[in-house]
Amino acid sequence: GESGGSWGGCWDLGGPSRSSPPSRGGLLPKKTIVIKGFIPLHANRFHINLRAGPGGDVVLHLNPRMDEDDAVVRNSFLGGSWGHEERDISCCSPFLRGRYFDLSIRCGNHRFKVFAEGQPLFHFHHRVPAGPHVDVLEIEGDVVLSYVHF
Ligand code: 9QG
Repeated sequence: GESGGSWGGCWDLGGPSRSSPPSRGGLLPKKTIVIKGFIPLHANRFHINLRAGPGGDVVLHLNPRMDEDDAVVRNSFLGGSWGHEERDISCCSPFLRGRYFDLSIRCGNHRFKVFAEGQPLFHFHHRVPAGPHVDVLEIEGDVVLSYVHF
């Protein structure tokens, strides 16, 4: 899927929770999601969720907080509860007010490997197995998307 110049959105990664053929297989290992966008000057925070079905568990919640010292918070929301937050990143946040970012999320066998501007940003070890059942990409909050590809 691809889109241009919008605020957030929700995409069907084509796994088993959806009926519309052809199946794109959901979040298969080795799959990479690319998200490019702009952080408005007044932005506070936004998030990217990878979900197991509409309204289902969030296996990865990626939450840049420009209103909290530019923290880049990662977590899961499993069975109705937030888990333990991970906040360390390799360097500085690529999600700054007034700036463009170029993010890629690669699903490995054991972890997500997340890159910004082509440089490693963080890893997020799978708390539950990732796979075809993870088939919803949600992006919500203070961000203007310019490109989403998976
Ligand atoms: O604040 O932290 C991530 O650990 C919570 C936030 C929550 C997440 C969570 O309120 O916000 O970022 O769905 C939500 O409520 C999201 C947007 C301890």
